[in-house]
Amino acid sequence: MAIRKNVEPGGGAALAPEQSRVKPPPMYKVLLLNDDFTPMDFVVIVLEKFFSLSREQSTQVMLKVHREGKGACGVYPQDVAATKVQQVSEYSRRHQHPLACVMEED
Ligand code: TYC
Repeated sequence: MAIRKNVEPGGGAALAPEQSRVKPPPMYKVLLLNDDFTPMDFVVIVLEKFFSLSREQSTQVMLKVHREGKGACGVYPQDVAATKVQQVSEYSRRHQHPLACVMEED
């Protein structure tokens, strides 16, 4: 079989890619909100289970939320963030805790 050089259609050399005119998709922060009823241990479990944080990282985030009223668990594309919010809300409801989880544009 003949060997063919991999050239651009039209025979010209490859040009530098045109500068992209599309914005990257927005990212979303997932936040936990403090309340007076959800046990600290449960919040730590949620952070480990749904946000893949270590026990130490989860404890730090939980304490930040407890002291400051809210705290970020992670930053994700919109569909992933929305799924995390749903999963945490459903899990908390199932365990009869009022833990609130929301998302906001980063
Ligand atoms: N404030 C809760 C308590 O004292 C603990 C808590 C932390 C609750 C973080 C919610 O997102 C939260 N048991």
